[in-house]
Amino acid sequence: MTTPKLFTPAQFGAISLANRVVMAPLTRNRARPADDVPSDLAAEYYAQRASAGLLITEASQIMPEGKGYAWTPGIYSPAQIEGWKNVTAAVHAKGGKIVLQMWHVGRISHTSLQPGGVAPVAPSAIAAKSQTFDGKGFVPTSEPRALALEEIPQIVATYAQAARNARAAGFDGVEIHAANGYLIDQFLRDGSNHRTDAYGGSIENRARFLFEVVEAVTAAIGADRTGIRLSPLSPSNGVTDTDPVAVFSHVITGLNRFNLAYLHMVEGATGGARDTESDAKMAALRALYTGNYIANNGYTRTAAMAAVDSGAADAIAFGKAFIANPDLVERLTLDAPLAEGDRATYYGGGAKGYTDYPTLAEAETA
Ligand code: 8OZ
Repeated sequence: MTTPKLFTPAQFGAISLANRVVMAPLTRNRARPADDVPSDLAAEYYAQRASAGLLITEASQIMPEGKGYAWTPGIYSPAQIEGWKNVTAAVHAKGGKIVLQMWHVGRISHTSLQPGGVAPVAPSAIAAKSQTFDGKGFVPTSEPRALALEEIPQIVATYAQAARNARAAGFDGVEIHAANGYLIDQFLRDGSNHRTDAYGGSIENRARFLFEVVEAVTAAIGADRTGIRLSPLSPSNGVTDTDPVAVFSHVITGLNRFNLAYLHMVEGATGGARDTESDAKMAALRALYTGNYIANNGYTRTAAMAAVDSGAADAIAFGKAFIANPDLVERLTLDAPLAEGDRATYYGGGAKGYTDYPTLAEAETA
C-alpha cells in the first residue's frame, strides 16, 4: 500500500514540512500575566507536538493595543522574544517547524485589557456583538474608537516589526491572522467597516489594509516565510458581511501574486460543524488560489487523507485534536483512537490539560 500523501513531506516556500498534518493556532491563555511572556511550560507543550509537519502558535499580539483576552502572549517586547526563543529551540531540537501567528484583535477587546484603560481601536466605532475574557470572567466587548487615517501606517509597520521579532525569536516564519473577526477581518467586512476613506467602501478599499500588511510583512521577512489565515464564511466574533464570496474572491485572487508560503483557510464556521452550502462556496474560493493551501475545520482522518490525495488541499490543520493528542501524527498514521480534551482546561491554568496529555505509547505503559 502506498503512503497516503497526508503523511508525506511538503515544501511551503522556505519551510520544509516532514508531513502535511499541521497544528492549528490554539489560544490557551497561559502567558505570564505581568508581561505577556509565553508560559515557561510553552516550550514543553509545543515540543511535545513537534512531529506535526508544521506548528502554528497560538495567536500573539503584535502590540499592547492588539490584545483582547487575558493571558495571551505578545511578540513585541524583548522579554517576549526571549520567551519565544525557548519555544522555537525546543521545537527545532525535535526536528519540528514552527511559525508564529501574528494577531491584532481590533474591537474584540475590553477597556480593562487596553493600555490606559481606553477604548480598543477598529475600522469604525461599531461594537461587536461578542464577548471576551478579562481574567475574571466573560464580558461584552467594548465599543471601539475608529482609527484615524494617520494611525493606519503605524499598525501596518508594527506587523512587519512583529514578523522581524518572530524571526529573531527563531521562528521559521509567521502566519498573519486575518480570520475570525479580528482587526484585518473587521476591515474586510461591511458590517464592521463603515469608513469613507481609502480603507472603506468598495471591496478594493476594505481589502487595502490586508494587502498593505501582507506587503509589509513579506518585504520584512520574505513571502516564502509568510502565511495567512482567512475565515471567509465564519460568523466568529460577530462578523457580518453582505457578500463574503465577493470580498474573498478579491482577496484570494490578490494573494496569488505574493507567492506566500501558504494560505490557511477555516472552512465554514470556525470550530463549527461542516455544511454542504459552505463547502460548495469554500471549494469555489479555494479554486481561485494557486499556491499551497492548508485546509482547516472539522477534518476527520479519512476526510484529511482524501483532501490531500485529491489535491483539494496540500495540508490539513487540526486544532482541538492536538490539545489531547500530542502525538496526533503517529495516531493518524496508525489509525489509533484519539483522546478527548477536557474543555475546562482549554483556556487558562497550568500544566493540567496542557502538557500532561500522554502519547499513545505513554498511555499504553501507564
Ligand atoms: C478562542 C479563544 C480566544 C481567541 C481565534 C485567537 O478565534 C482566537 C481565539 C480563540 O482566532
